[in-house]
Amino acid sequence: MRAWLTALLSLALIISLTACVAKGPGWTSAPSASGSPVPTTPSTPSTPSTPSTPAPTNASGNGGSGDQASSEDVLPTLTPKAQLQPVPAGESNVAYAPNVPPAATRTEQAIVEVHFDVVEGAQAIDPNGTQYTTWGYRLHGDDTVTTGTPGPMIRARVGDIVRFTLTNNGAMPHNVDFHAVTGQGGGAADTTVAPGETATIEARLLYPGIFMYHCAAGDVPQHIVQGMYGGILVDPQEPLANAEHELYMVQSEYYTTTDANGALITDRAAVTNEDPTFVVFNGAAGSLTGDNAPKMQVGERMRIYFVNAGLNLDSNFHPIGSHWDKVWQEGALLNNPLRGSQTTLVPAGGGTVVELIAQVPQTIVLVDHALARAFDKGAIGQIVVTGDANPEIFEGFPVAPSTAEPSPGQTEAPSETPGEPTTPAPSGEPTPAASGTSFTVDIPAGAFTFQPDGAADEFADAENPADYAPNVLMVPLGATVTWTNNDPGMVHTVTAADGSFDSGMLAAGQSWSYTFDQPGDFDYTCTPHPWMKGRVSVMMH
Ligand SMILES: [Cu+2]
Repeated sequence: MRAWLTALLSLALIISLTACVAKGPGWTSAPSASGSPVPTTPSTPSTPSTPSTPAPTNASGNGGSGDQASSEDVLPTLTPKAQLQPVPAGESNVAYAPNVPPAATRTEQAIVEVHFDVVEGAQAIDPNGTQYTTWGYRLHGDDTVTTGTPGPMIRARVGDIVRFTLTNNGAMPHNVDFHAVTGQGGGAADTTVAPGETATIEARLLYPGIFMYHCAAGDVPQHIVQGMYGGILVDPQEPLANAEHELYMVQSEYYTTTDANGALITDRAAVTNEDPTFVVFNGAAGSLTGDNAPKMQVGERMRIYFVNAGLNLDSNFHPIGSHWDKVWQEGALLNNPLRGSQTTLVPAGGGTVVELIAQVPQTIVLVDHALARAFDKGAIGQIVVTGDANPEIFEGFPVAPSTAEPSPGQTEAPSETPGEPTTPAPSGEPTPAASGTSFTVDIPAGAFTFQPDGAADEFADAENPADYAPNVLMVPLGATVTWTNNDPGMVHTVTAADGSFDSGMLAAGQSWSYTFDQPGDFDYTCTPHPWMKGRVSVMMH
């Protein structure tokens, strides 16, 4: 019934893990427990020194395996570094957004090796393919990735050592500050690498949770708004219960202006003034809508590991049409989750872990509920839920017709119904077929008839003569609209005023479809007959 959705079900979006740990060169023996520094080198890391074998300690500094950590102490008892082994074969610790590496099945602490490259390159940051140069991180040597925003998600367990290596393929110095790391600058000082250099740190993961990482080199605000951020998940000793789906989301901001050639460049003053042009999930408007929307079935649970990279804005993270069944506030997994939240606040430089349950078929819309960021700047995602309806939880009914007489010249306002969206019925026109998220617009006989610009009935459905009918179509986000040219012998187009879509020439009898992945009002016209005008209003729900 929702053709455009079912066509997408073949996409494995959520847990299709494609990456495995990138092993750094030259690491064949366990490094010193005393943590001898690993110097920055232009090629490969130095050979670690001979291991020693101290007794286990806990992270509070209480030495000795016999010591009992106090009840106030939430830190894990640490297995000495020299006794740690690499993660077992088959364990994956990294994945590209929106994927999440599977949870480790081991109970022992281990050494998790991760190797990133810095990569600078142009990427599309909206569905129109608008190009913007970002700086970011990719898995070492993955030449198929030319940009790295957001950086890959890292997954390890509390008590693990992350042995992290950074190679700089960029054009200026970069580094990584891990919010999960206890040590100078979260590792930033010791991972700072000039172009061509490689550096390694080893850091113990002391607290479970979802943590941001980011570049802290040079003009730090610019390195972050340019795209240098990602998330590291540290699982607790007692793993969270299984969820059918896990999703990695990063919210962030782009601050742009255009240069003399029309290309997007960074507006550094706007960064200072905290006035972003784009607010996006996973590096681009549209990264989690339409064809890219995650799918789930009624009865399933989804857990979202969410990082708010900022730079400047707090996020007001809300699932339209659902609830956060669980929220681990600030992503702090040592704590019990809050239950039944509507909107959770995620500070810049912070994270959250949330879960929702698919109760009824619908498209859940994920937003920053400071909604100008969603409607105007791109902070929208979708989760498409399919399965059986449940009237015990939700049921919609047809809208009763208005009893009021419309005043002369009044535009018939499209109405929003609970449940299934409807197409507003134009007076004097047959009601176009609408099913689910599919809508139709007729280009009737005589649509080409000239009308002066600015006619009072231009966007009225009683427009005479009619050009596009219905003239104003209100649809939910993700809807597919099909225009059919029924004007005998005439060629028409459906051409967006903002250039976002264009049918090309439609001969009589031809149809053309477009799926609306962004909310807003989309005015369109016919190129050969520019007095023909229509509008699609795309709502979030
Ligand atoms: Cu940087």
